Amino acid sequence: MLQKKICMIGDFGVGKTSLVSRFVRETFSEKYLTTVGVKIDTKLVKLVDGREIKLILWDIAGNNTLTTATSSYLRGAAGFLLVVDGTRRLTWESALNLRELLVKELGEKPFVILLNKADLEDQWEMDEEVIQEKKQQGWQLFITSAKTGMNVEKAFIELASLVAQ
Ligand code: G3D
Ligand code: MG
Repeated sequence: MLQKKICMIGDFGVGKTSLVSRFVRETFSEKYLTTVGVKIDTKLVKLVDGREIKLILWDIAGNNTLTTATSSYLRGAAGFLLVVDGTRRLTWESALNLRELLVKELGEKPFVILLNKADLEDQWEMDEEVIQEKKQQGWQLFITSAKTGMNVEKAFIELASLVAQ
């Protein structure tokens, strides 16, 4: 069976742990304990071509700098989910910086960007132009909510199909 390591990347509080829980268990809890170290979940995904892939999801405690310890967590990753809190514009800037660090660390690897917390519409800080610009560059961006489940499965499955190639 095809197995791929996927790392959750993004600032503290953007929703990495909540997204994994939503995807793996299809639930959302209003309360999560802060992730300490690494949590690993696995999920079997069926691709459109009928193949199955096991995603090994590494949930790394969020920092905007990758420490040496974090590099060892990244080792062997086939791809990553870059999570942004759509209600905090700064988490977008740091996601862009993190991606550059990851490219240095891992080389070019498949990734998708999740603009999370879409349910908090009145606090949304993402410009449509910025999103469209990145989409035109070929980036895969999904507007998600770990709370409602919007686009969560879609985003993980898109990454699964990218890393399965
Ligand atoms: P992290 O793992 O990236 O650090 P968490 O982020 O998954 O721990 O989420 C941080 C906080 O954001 C949590 O709230 C969580 O419930 C909330 N959250 C995550 N995703 C969403 C979402 O899509 N919508 C809304 N409304 N909230 C979300 P607390 O209050 O526990 O800190
Ligand atoms: Mg977490």
